[in-house]
Amino acid sequence: FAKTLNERGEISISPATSEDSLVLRALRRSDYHLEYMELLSQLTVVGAVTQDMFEKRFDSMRRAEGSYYTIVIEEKLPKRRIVGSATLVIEQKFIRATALRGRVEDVVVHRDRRGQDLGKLLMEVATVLSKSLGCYKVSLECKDRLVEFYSQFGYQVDPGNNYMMQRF
Ligand code: 16G
Repeated sequence: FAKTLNERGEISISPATSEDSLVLRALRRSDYHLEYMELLSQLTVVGAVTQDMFEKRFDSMRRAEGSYYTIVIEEKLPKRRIVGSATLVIEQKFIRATALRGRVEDVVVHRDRRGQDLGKLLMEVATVLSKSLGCYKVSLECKDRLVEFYSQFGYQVDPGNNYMMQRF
């Protein structure tokens, strides 16, 4: 990532297939107005999230300093909207001499922008960030069909270790 941030904290990115209308940056409180929830709805159920709910959650994530890093891709033209997002969550541990552990969550690219390596960019940034923040490991959960995609960034299915959960 040799490119530098401009005064708005944005990095211009230009996939081969488009004009230079995309920037990479951190999530902002005002992104609710840039169709952020519509984007997340292409990943899973979002429910009815009002602007107030979004802002409260954003503020609470920001107060948990050093815990949530949401990276987004904004499309400037023809219409400003968020077309990609990934969140790196940092968990603080007692083990391993008070280690940090990363989790990559809610990776999504807008259906109109798939096939342009934007997911790759988000994953590379989230993964490099987890390493540079000092995480001893970083993990993610994904569907079988995405194992190959995530393996290109160094993620591996861990034999003998199972992902277990229950839904409420
Ligand atoms: C996927 C996501 C996870 C997200 C979940 C939502 C990645 C790498 N994994 O597992 O972060 O929270 O889907 O699905 O993006 P759910 O609403 O069914 O839990």
